[in-house]
Amino acid sequence: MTDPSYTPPKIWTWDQESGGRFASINRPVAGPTHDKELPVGKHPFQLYSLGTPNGVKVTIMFEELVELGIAEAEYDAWLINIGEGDQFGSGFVDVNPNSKIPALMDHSTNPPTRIFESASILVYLAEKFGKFLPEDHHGRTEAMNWLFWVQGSAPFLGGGFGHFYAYAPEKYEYPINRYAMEAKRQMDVLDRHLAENKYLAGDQYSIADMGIFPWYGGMARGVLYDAAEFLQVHEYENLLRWTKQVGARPAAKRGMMVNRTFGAPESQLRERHDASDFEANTLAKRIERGEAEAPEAA
Ligand SMILES: N[C@@H](CCC(=O)N[C@@H](CS)C(=O)NCC(=O)O)C(=O)O
Repeated sequence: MTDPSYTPPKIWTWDQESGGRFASINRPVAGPTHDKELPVGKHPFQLYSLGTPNGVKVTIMFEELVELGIAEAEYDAWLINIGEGDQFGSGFVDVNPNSKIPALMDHSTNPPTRIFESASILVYLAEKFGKFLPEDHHGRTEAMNWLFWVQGSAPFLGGGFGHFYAYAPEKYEYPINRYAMEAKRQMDVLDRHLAENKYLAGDQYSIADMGIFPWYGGMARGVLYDAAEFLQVHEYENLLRWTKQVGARPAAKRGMMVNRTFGAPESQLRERHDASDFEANTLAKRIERGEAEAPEAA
């Protein structure tokens, strides 16, 4: 398949056989592929998501709000299996016309409010509850700077580096070089900033940290794309210090478990409907009770 001197044809056509990990779900058109209503649970907030870095941004925020004792921030988190095409169901597309997790409905408003794009969800929740976004204009702007930064930067890390290093059907030198360079540059941006600042927006932990931690904290912890050695992530000492600090927060630990479909069964809470689920309904507990099957060993 490798063709280093590919000449694009006059008109691009959809090659369904192009291969790679996500080939079966990628399409050149938008819109639903099938009719399917979304489930609605008992809480005002209904989250439709998956435990990928973009999903985890939002579950960390919800768990931080719940940790503060804000009962109105209780939520149901439903699993959207993007490998099976759940994001193309008609109900999901009504909540997010872009067919990507995370997507949120707030049923406490009249009419209910749909919120899509992870950063938009973080801002919505921060504004609704007056938490995790500095109140002064200067601090708020700095938090927004970093939140917009991650929305613009992470696609080069995930869709660029991660795709070509871990998911593409073959290893191609040109894109791996190009995106390894960019991934390292981005980690250096964070490392330099965190040398001078406790958190991204300064002294205060904010939605900027929640947006950046699942991606760049994941790189620092070596859990994304198995690339810690390749990209020598130990060099970014300030990024590592911040990653440990954020990762030690109880809400971050819980948020990383929600809608997770990989890793140890005790780390997976595939759906979250109540705060007690972290104890009672992990995959490990459900396997113990005979309600779920143990995942096949990788
Ligand atoms: N910019 C979006 C990106 C969301 C996104 O890329 N979600 C991925 C999973 S991490 C997805 O749902 N992919 C399914 C698909 O592309 O069909 C956000 O921040 O919410």
